[in-house]
Amino acid sequence: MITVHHLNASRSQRVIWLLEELGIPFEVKRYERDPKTMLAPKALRDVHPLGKSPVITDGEKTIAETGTIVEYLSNTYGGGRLIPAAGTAERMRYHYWMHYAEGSAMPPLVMKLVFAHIPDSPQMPWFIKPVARMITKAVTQSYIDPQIKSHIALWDAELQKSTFFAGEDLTGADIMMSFPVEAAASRGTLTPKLTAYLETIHARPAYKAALERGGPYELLS
Ligand SMILES: N[C@@H](CCC(=O)N[C@@H](CS)C(=O)NCC(=O)O)C(=O)O
Repeated sequence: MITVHHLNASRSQRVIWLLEELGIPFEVKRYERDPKTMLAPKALRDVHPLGKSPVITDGEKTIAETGTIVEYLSNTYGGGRLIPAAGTAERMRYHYWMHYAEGSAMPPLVMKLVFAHIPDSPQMPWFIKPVARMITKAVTQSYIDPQIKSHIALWDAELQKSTFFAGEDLTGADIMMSFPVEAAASRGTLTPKLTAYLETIHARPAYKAALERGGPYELLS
């Protein structure tokens, strides 16, 4: 039996969605973020040394990192589903977006979240807070926001070509890209094309089933 070690409101929602799309039986073990720090509980470090979510266990195997998990589950149990045929242009797009999602899209989105909360840090002396606010605002406006804007433009351009990130069919690349697109939506505004894309994936029965299994999915902003 596959176990998804699921942290609330986190990237592991993607893994539950993938399993629902593939129709693979699995169980969910829940972990709750610390309400103050929003970090994962120590119990997740007992599963994997980094204590991050998602991580899955499948028999003796423990597998972390969303992209690895998506590739492992699709390759092992997917029977070719959610992976474009080898040698096609769609297959190259699939690989690109699969790796790009965590490697390039998420860093500026995480930076935006972290910088937004620096001035509110309880450890920060009150007299430093206005300076911290000025610095974080300047970095966000001059560096982070323009980065995010160019990523969003790239996603939009790709979805002008086809319904999904790697062609006309949903693939593992969409499972991966769903999180940056959701995160960008929660930290700013999307283009009409990207909003429609989110609506398309939200309407999928497997996505709805995954929300029921995973529980509330409010991304941090
Ligand atoms: N690149 C990793 C990122 C994992 C990650 O940072 N997960 C977040 C949840 S969205 C987490 O566990 N945060 C809680 C913590 O850092 O304590 C992946 O895709 O698996």
